[in-house]
Amino acid sequence: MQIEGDYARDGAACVRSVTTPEFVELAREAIDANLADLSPGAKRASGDDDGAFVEDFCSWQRIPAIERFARESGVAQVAGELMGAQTVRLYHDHVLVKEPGTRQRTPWHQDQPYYNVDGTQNVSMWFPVDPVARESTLEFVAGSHLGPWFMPRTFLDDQARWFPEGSLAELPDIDGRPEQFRILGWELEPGDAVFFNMATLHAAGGVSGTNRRRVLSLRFLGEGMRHAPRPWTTSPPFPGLENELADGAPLDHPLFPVLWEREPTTAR
Ligand SMILES: O=C(O)CCC(=O)C(=O)O
Repeated sequence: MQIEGDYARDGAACVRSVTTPEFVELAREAIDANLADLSPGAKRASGDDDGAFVEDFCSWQRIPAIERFARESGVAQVAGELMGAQTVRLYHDHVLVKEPGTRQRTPWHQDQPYYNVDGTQNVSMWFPVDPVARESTLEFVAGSHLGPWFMPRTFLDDQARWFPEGSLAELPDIDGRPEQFRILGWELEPGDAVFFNMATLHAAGGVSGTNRRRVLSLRFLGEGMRHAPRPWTTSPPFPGLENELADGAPLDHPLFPVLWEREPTTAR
C-alpha cells in the first residue's frame, strides 16, 4: 500500500493497492449484484448519452458482498488513519457505474451538503474495479474541504432541492477558470482508491470507447461526526432517523456499524 498526496492538507489522496486482488473481485461481485437488484432509490444520473450513469446507495444490508467488503477488506482502517479517528463507522455505500459510451460528466459538487451529518472527521473512498484513465477519473479541488459549503443542486437539471436558494454560496466556475484552482486527479488501476473529505469539491469525466467504469464507494464517519437532521429529504435519505437519534448526537446507531477501532495503547 502506498499513499500519494497529502490528505490533511488537500482533502484528497490516492492510496495504491489499498486491498488485495481477492477483495477487488469481491467488490466486482458486489457491484454486479447491486446492478442486478437496484433499490427503489437507484438513479440514472445521465441524460441521453449512448451509455448510462447508474447510481445506487445504502445496499449493504441486502447485498452481503458489500458488507463483507466494508468489514474485511482493510479499507476502514485506512479511512481511520487518514481521518485520525479512534472509531470508524460505515455511513453508507454508494455504487456509481458509467457504462461504455457515457459522455456525461459528473458536475463539480461537495457531498456533505446533501447529507445529514455535521463535522469534519469523515472520509469517502472511491474504489474502481476497472482501470480508470486520467480523463475519466475523479478530480478534486485541493483544499476545498476547508470550506465554504456550496449550494447542492440536482446533477441533471441544477435544481436546489436541499438548502433553500440563496442560503449557501454558488459554486465558482471551476471549468471556466481552471488556472485559479489546484486540481488533483489520479489514473487508477483496480486495487487503487481515492479517499476524500465529504466537503472536498469533486467532479469526474465521462468514459470513452468501450471502457466501463464500475465504482464501489464507501463513506466513513469518525467519532467526531454528529447527526444533523434536515427539514428536507437528504441524499441518501435516512427516513425516520430523526425520531431515533437526536440532533447533534453521535452516529451510534445500527444503520452505521462500527467497522474498525484503534487498539488502545497501554501506558507504561
Ligand atoms: O463516480 C462519479 O462520477 C462521481 C462520484 C462522486 O461524486 C462521489 O463519489 O461522491
